[in-house]
Parts: sequence; C-alpha cells; structure tokens
Amino acid sequence: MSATENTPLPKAQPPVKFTGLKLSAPKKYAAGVPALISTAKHIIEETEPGRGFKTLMRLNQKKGVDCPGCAWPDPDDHRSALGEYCENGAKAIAEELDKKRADAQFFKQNSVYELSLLSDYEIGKKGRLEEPMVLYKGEQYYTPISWDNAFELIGKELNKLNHPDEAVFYTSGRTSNEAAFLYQLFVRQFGTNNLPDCSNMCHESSGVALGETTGIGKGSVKLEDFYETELIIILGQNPGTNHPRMMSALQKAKKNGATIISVNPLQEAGLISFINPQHPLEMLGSGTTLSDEYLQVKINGDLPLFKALIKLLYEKEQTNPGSVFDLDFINNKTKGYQDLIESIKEYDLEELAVGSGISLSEIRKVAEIIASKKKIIACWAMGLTQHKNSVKTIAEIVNLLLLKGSIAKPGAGTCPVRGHSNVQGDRTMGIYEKPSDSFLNNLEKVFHFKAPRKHGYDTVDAIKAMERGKAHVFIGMGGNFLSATPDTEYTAKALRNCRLTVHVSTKPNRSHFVHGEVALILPCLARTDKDIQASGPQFVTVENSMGVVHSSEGTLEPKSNKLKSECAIVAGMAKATLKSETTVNWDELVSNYDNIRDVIEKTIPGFDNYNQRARIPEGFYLPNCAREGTFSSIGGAALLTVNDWEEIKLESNQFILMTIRTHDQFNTTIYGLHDRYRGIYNERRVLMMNKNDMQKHGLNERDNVNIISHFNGEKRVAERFLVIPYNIPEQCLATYFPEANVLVPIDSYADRSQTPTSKSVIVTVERL
Ligand SMILES: Nc1nc2c(c(=O)[nH]1)N[C@H]1C(S)=C(S)[C@@H](COP(=O)(O)OP(=O)(O)OC[C@H]3O[C@@H](n4cnc5c(=O)[nH]c(N)nc54)[C@H](O)[C@@H]3O)O[C@H]1N2
Ligand SMILES: Nc1nc2c(c(=O)[nH]1)N[C@H]1C(S)=C(S)[C@@H](COP(=O)(O)OP(=O)(O)OC[C@H]3O[C@@H](n4cnc5c(=O)[nH]c(N)nc54)[C@H](O)[C@@H]3O)O[C@H]1N2
Ligand SMILES: [Mo]
Repeated sequence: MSATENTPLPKAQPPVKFTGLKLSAPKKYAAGVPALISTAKHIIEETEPGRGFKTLMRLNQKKGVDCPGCAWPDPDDHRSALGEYCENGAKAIAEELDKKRADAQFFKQNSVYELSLLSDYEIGKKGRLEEPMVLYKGEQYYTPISWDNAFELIGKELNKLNHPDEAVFYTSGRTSNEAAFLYQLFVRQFGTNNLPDCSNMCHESSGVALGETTGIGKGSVKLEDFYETELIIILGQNPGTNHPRMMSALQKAKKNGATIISVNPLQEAGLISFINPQHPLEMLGSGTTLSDEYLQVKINGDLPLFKALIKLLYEKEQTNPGSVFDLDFINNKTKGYQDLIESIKEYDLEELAVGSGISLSEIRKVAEIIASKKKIIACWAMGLTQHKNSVKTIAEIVNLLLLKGSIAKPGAGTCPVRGHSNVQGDRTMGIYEKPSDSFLNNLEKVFHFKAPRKHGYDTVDAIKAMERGKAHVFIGMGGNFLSATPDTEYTAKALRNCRLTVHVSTKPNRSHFVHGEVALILPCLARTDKDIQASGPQFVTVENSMGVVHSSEGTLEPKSNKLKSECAIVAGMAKATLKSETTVNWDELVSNYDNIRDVIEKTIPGFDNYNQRARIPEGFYLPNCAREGTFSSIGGAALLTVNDWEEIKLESNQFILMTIRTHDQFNTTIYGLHDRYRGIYNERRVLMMNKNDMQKHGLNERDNVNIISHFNGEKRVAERFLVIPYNIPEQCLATYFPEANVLVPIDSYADRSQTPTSKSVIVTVERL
C-alpha cells in the first residue's frame, strides 16, 4: 500500500500511556532472593529454557560467551561454576534468545505508523529480526529484500553523494573488535571520518579528561586492585542495576578491609548493601554493608565537593608536610602542583559545601578518611559524564588521586565503569571521529590507500548535519539512534531528512520507524548465536572496562538462516560501495576472523600475537601508560589541572533533572516496567521529587504534570508524568531515559566532550 497525503508521521516518542503505578519503600540491599526469582522468570518466560539456562552457564566463563550486558570484567582466577552472570545479564540474554520472531509476516501486518504507536516495551517484545527488510519511498510497510539487493542499494546511495562526508556511520558498543575494525576500514576507504558512536553520549567526558591528565582515555585499574585497595569512592553510578557483577568485587574489597564512600543524589540499594545470590548461605543473612559514608550530593555537586576535599587535604598537609600528599609522586610524576594549589586557595569552603549540597562537617569527616588512605580507587559512570562541566569534574577527581599518589600502583587508580560490553574495544579499533595521525598512518601503511584526515562528526554534530541537510545517508551498526540521542523531535527531523537510513540490528526498535526516504533493516547474529563462515565456526574478541581483550563465541543455532554476522554485513556494504576501488580483500578477511585479527595486529599497537593471545582463556591486557606509571603519551608526567567551578543558578521555580535507567532496561531496550530497588513498579512515566518541593509547589503524590525544559529561550515539553515523593535533594528531579530525552536540548552538551547533558536538564513542572 502506498502512502496517502493523510498518512500521519510515525511517532518519534513513545505513546503517553499510564500502565498502573505501584509504590513501595525503596530497597536497602541489592540482589538476594528477588534477583534469583527475576532471573529465572525472564529466562523461562522469554526463551526456550533449555537454550536460556545453557547460555547462562557459559556466560563470562573462560572460552565462553561474553555477556552482551555491561563491560564489567571477569575475574582472572575463580569464576562461579554457576556461570558468571547477574540478574540483568540474564535479562540481556533473554532478549537475544527471544522465542518470538519479528518476521516478514509481522511487518506485513503492521504499518510503520502503527508500529510507532507501540511503547518501547512493546516494541522490544516483538522478537528477533529474521531477514533484511526495506521500506521503499512513500511506502508504509517494510517488505523483504535480498541481501545482495540491500547492499547494492546502500552502495548506490553512498556513491550518489557529492562527498563522502555526507554520510554518517554510527556504532553502538556491542560490536565486536573484528566487526568494528572492518567497519572503520570501510568507512575510511569510502573517504570520511564520520564515525560517531554511543560513547559520545556516554564516557566521552572521561576519555577527554583522562587522556589529558593521565595520557590514556581509559581507566587504569585492574579488577585485582579492588581486592587490595584501602578506599573506593563510587560517584554517579548505580552498580546494583547497571553493573551487578561489580557488586561481588565491592563485597570482596569490603571483606578485605576497604572503606567505601558513595557519592550520589539517590540512595541506591546497590550502594547500601549486597546479598550475593551466588552464595546460598549468604541468602539467609542481611548481606554485606557496602558504603561507610554516603554523600547525597545535589545533582552536579561533585566538582565543588572535590574542591572542598582537596582544600581540606591541603590544609592538613600544611600542618604536617608529607603526611597527607604523596610528595615523591607529585614531584617525580606530575606537573602543575603549584597552579592547582594557588587556584584551590581562592575557593571558600562554605560556598563549596553549599554548592555540593553536603554539610561542611560531613565533608570534613570524609576528608579525614581520605587523608589516612594511600591506596584509593575512584569509580564513576553517567552521573559524572553527562553534565556541562563533566570534563572538569573528572579532571578534579584525577587531581585528588594524583595528590595522594593513588595511580600506577596496586590497589589504586581511575575506574570509569564502561557501559556497553565492547564500547572500549570499538574505540581501540578506530571507531572515532577524531582519529590520531598515527592511527591513520598505520592504516595507510597496511592497506595502501589515502585515509581522510579531516575530523568527522560526533553524535551531536551528526544529528545537526542531517537536520541541516548536510548529510543524507545514515548507517547504524547496532544501537537505537533516535531514542538514545538527545532532543528526540529534532533528531527525528534529522533522520527523516535523510535519503537512506540503514540499521544493522538484532531486534526492532523505534529508529526503524522514524526513517529516511528509503530505509533498510539488516538483521545480524547476536553474541550468543553460532557464527559460521567459509573456514568454519568463528569467535570474536572484545575489550572489557579494564583493558582485557578476550574471546567470545556463540554456540546456539541461529533461529533464521537469513541472519548475517556484523563482519559479513560490513564486507557486503564495502564491496557494493567501493567495488574495484578497494585495496582490501573483504571476502578473505571475513572467511576466517583470524585474518581480520592479523591485520588488526599490524595496524594497532598492543595486539602482538593477537591470534595466539586471543585464544588464552582469560585473555590479555592491553598496554596502559597510566597503569604502568610512564604517562608516556603526555611526556612522562601526569597533569594536575585547574578546573574552575561555576554554580548552575536555578530560579525558585526551576529544577535540575537527571534522566536515569530503571532496573528493568538496557538503555533503550525495555525489559519490564519495574524499578524494583527504588520501589517503583509497573510505571515508567514517573517524576521523583523531594517532599518539600512537592509541598512548596502544591503537588500531591501521583499528580499529573508536564515537564518543561528551558534552554536559550527555547521550550521543550515531556507530557504527563506522575509525581512521586522520593528521597532526592531539593530542587533535584529524576526520571527515566529514553522517555525524557525530548527535554535534552541538542545544543546542551559537555564542554569539550560534546556529551549531551542528560543528567542536568533545567526544567519547570506544570500541573495538569
Ligand atoms: N542493566 C543495565 N545495565 C547497563 C545499562 C542498562 O541500561 N541496564 N546501560 C549500560 C550503559 S551503556 C552504561 S553507560 C552504564 C550506565 O550506568 P549508570 O551510570 O549507573 O547509569 P544511570 O542510570 O544513568 O545512573 C546514573 C547514576 O548517577 C547518579 N547521578 C546522576 N546525576 C549525578 C550527579 O550529578 N552526581 C552524582 N554523584 N551522581 C549522579 C544517579 O542517581 C544514578 O545512580 O550501564 C551499563 N549497564
Ligand atoms: N537521556 C539520556 N540519554 C542517554 C543516556 C542517558 O543516561 N540519558 N545514556 C546514553 C548512553 S550511556 C548510551 S551508551 C547510549 C546508548 O545508545 P545505543 O547504543 O544507540 O542504544 P541501545 O539502546 O544500547 O541499542 C539497542 C539496540 O541495539 C541493537 N542490538 C542489540 N544487540 C546488538 C548486536 O549484537 N548487534 C547489533 N548490530 N545490534 C544490536 C538492538 O536492535 C537494540 O534495539 O544512550 C545514551 N542516551
Ligand atoms: Mo553508555
């Protein structure tokens, strides 16, 4: 059926429907029996349980399959015989093994507009994609297309462009090293560095801050460091939900005597205490208390908090030089001490305390703890990276670690906890819009072509380019670009402006329904699926949050014979686009992934004997100049930096809003409707608000409100949320991603990393 004049545009935002909110008291511990029950429920309801449980047992085992959930590392030594998995890893697996099929019949029965009326939860439950689908210009229904025709269509559209820079090639962080390497090679042979990725919205601020201060845009710790550290500071991270396997590392640290300080506007259950569901005896008790100190900062209060801590530590150091700071380390391994101290002196402790939302006496107490410790690890995630001043905040945390000599020694260092299971590996493989010259030089040497040198678009710039008609083709290697990016309606317009949008996906998502003139969905094998190429079964490699590269091999028979691996899909696109112009034998590379690893070894430092070491069951560590203490890439010394602080000024009716994850989602994939640890059930459209603020604004529990964001005189509205009283600092609000992304202005991003400010949106609330 063709589109008529009256066909409405598919919806970019999920429908506004309430699903039946239930509330209970927030939990005081993570995991325990409810986690086991939830694990079993997801496996039994969504998979054929034989396949589901078999996969769980192999999860994160040596030579097993890497969990497609988060990027937390696996223990080098002892791994649980029950499978190294967690409740949310089980949900991720259940998604991949989904019994249901989003097949040609499904797309025939539902127009794109109809599909766009479903909630994200409903879309995600439609099952795995089966075969390539196309939506031709003016049509309302996706129909099947052969792989060859799909590749040809892509090649034709790409070659029609006036310049390769008119295409955008996005990557989400599940893509394996092998597929990522091939993808960037294809894109650079095509002639552009337009390689935005999910990292731009995630840990980009960490990468920028760490790269400049420690010489490497990655963390410096190993998992073993957790077992011998004296102090762990966890900021802006909710590990009970988003990195549940981190919980056992925290528990072990605690048992070995470490102190834990949590910094978070919410009292997250997983930071309070933990009952290990893999230890039956523990299930009877009350668990391990984790945080010794809990600093419930205001949203974005971390920078003034760390300034205050550094100021207090300096004052104490003055009374007894050498007792607090590591002077040897400062003198031999850092630059910038005097400037940092001079700048810290300018700040007033009372003002910093007010800015942080923590009383000065509490800050003093924490400073005393830090003063006495020599081995400190700082962990953080999105609560730090998604603000305007994120790069400065993270650099300030590095300042504290450097002053304490808490880097480049056992039990100490930086730990940005990564999100997607291979987001770090993708960057190592060259998925980066600002590649270094040395990376491009190597690529040119190995593959004999002229690589583009002009830096490409990151995520925010890519959206703007499409919106302004400067880019006409969008290709997404995984991910859900429309729903993950800021400013949903603006991004929808950007995608609709394209001549062609292509998504390489495992499951349907909203980005398939808000499309360019022509749209393709290319279904790929998932992590758990068996991947057979010309030379036989293949494994892939990934890099975890701590720089360990290891293998992952799916063993389950794919449910459709029309799925291709991501590597094969890249090769198909590359051949159809580059034709005789390419210097790469794509078929040979894909026939045996050892061939891909051979060329990676030639191109990227640190991958010597890649094929041999990829077969070491526990994997191998990549070089890390911050861990090794050479700081070689920045001239041999780490940098202490001056990071000025300016408070975000709110008017009396304004709030600062953070957009966070529930316990039942993986980014834009919604597993269920509960946020169990926070005691919020069966509803995602909730707005967590301090009781005093509710009173002040005359709001009652479950009142219906619109949330309105204010930026540069522009207004954006997220319609109809239910207000609930919650333990959150005054003038701070929380709600869920992706429903609230419509509020995040495209022009509001972190200085220097361009990460959208998803955790600090200035809003007002309007009662309906
Ligand atoms: N099950 C599951 N696992 C996941 C994901 C998932 O969606 N589901 N996503 C993956 C990905 S891609 C990522 S990046 C990670 C995300 O992992 P997290 O960063 O833990 O995810 P968020 O839900 O965004 O939580 C941010 C936390 O920061 C706090 N916070 C917000 N603003 C501030 C602030 O200004 N200061 C401080 N100190 N704290 C603040 C919030 O209260 C919340 O606890 O998880 C990964 N793992
Ligand atoms: N407001 C707000 N916005 C945010 C955030 C926030 O905290 N608040 N967090 C940001 C962060 S940290 C991130 S990382 C981004 C995430 O952004 P994305 O990575 O773009 O989004 P995901 O939801 O992880 O992508 C899910 C889709 O990936 C596909 N998929 C799953 N597995 C595979 C696979 O193995 N291969 C392929 N090819 N496809 C697969 C499925 O089709 C699924 O629909 O969102 C960002 N957006
Ligand atoms: Mo992320």
